[in-house]
Amino acid sequence: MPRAYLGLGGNIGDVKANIQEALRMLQANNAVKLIKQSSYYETAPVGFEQQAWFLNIVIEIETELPPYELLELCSKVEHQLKRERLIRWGPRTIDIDILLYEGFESNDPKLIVPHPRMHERAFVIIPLYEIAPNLFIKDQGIREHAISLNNQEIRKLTND
Ligand code: X6L
Ligand code: MG
Ligand code: MG
Repeated sequence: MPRAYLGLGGNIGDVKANIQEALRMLQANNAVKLIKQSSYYETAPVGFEQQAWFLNIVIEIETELPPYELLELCSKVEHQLKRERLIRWGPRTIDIDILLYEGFESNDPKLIVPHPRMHERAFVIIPLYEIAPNLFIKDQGIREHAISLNNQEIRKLTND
């Protein structure tokens, strides 16, 4: 079964509860199996900075869904969790992005995979490095990407 990596994040409402609900809804599809889940990370907003910090995680899944059906599922979950698009790059209850999908590359503006900016964003690379430390992105080890993003504010959430 193909593996895929998804990035989840949000900064409106009880974000941890929203992410947990999104995980539950993704797994409610029998063609999706959760393999790994990163820690939760509090991350400074990127792109549009006048908004609250985000909570972000990355997951690894195994899925029988072809890429566009997986995209459809992610959009459906975003919709069910009341995702609204008011400000470009602005606050949201939940965002679910397909970062990587094994054996698949696409430049379709509706589904660009691998995610074209993921290597520039600590909120993607740091959690991804936690669960997939041997990945290569743009011909560079993910560890090297993680090191070069050490200027971006990100804090692993602890339970204490
Ligand atoms: C120049 C211009 C530099 C635009 C960067 C970066 C735009 C990221 C959009 C950019 C630029 C984005 C999250 C976020 C967003 C998130 C955190 C985006 C889309 N999503 N910040 N900003 N976590 N921490 O999930 O990623 S908006
Ligand atoms: Mg995103
Ligand atoms: Mg998105």
